[in-house]
Amino acid sequence: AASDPDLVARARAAKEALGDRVFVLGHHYQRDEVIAFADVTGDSFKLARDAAARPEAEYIVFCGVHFMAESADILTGPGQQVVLPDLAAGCSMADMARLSQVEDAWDALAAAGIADSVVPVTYMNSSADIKAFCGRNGGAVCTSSNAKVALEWAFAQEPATPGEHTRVLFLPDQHLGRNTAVLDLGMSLDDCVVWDPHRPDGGLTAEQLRDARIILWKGHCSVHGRFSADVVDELRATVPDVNILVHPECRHEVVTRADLVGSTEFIIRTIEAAPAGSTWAIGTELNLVQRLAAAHPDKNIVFLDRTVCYCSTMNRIDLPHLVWALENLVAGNVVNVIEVDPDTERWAKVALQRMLDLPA
Ligand code: CIZ
Ligand code: SF4
Repeated sequence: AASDPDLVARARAAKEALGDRVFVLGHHYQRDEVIAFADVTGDSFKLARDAAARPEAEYIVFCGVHFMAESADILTGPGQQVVLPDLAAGCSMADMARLSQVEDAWDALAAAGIADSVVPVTYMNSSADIKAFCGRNGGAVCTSSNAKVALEWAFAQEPATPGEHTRVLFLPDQHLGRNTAVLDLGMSLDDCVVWDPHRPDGGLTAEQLRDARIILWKGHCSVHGRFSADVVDELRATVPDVNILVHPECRHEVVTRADLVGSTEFIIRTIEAAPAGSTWAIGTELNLVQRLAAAHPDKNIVFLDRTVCYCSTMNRIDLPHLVWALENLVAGNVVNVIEVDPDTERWAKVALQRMLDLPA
């Protein structure tokens, strides 16, 4: 649908009035009407680095979800404020791992006698306090692009107790953790156990915890978790020469059936490099798939699901919210500021720095 021309004019005028004082970041899963006003687009990690590379911008307007705005605040300077146009734009996956739940799990690992041989690794899609927990406990952050090297690094850490094997607690996306452990590190499904924060002791015995190599937090993405093996099989049977391209947040049985798996940046690069006339079924958020289809009319691009599924929280950021945030900035009201407290920021930075120090 075309955007309201009045709102488009107001967004344009507000951005012009603010000039270099504002920098607008647009995540790949945002609506077209919002992407139209983004100074840069990217995945969560690229956007946080892009924000850090703009010290002259007083205001970073983050069109994405809450954990991404937190990461941008952590990586930007003290003179910069990060604005999230709708504070209700959260992430259901990030919400599946609360700090108190993770601390309870850590206590259970200590009770099983193995806390000092567990390295916590959290996916970027987690709250700042979970990143800080990993920083405090010798762990790191990873993204979907570097999950393999991050896990290799974690498993290479010496356990504090001689004779123990190193284990990883992977937060909060069980699918990224399992897909990386099995498909990139060659582990077996039996090496993975799932910690369910809604069951006593995570639903695991001390023996299961001790035997595991990787303890996967029971979290998932409500968007990528919907893609099914059945639809992949159906497309293979009905669409000649289809290439299946999916994000590693998809379930294991979907990823093992795909031709290619990778981050949003990988998906975009793959489609850009694909030959004209090739056919692709893509398993990631629908706004991005639709934009790729529109940008590549010479390629056949379809969505890997029978239903329409946007990320509902990403979609909360719409043109009215963006205009509201920008016009308030013009009027001198800095609304919806995302500010991580200094202690959380310090330790989250430690975990982020361990990721940045990983071999490329
Ligand atoms: O699923 C998401 O939210 C992704 C892929 C985020 C990101 O940018 O890494
Ligand atoms: Fe969270 Fe999934 Fe939405 Fe990404 S697509 S913001 S992981 S719910």
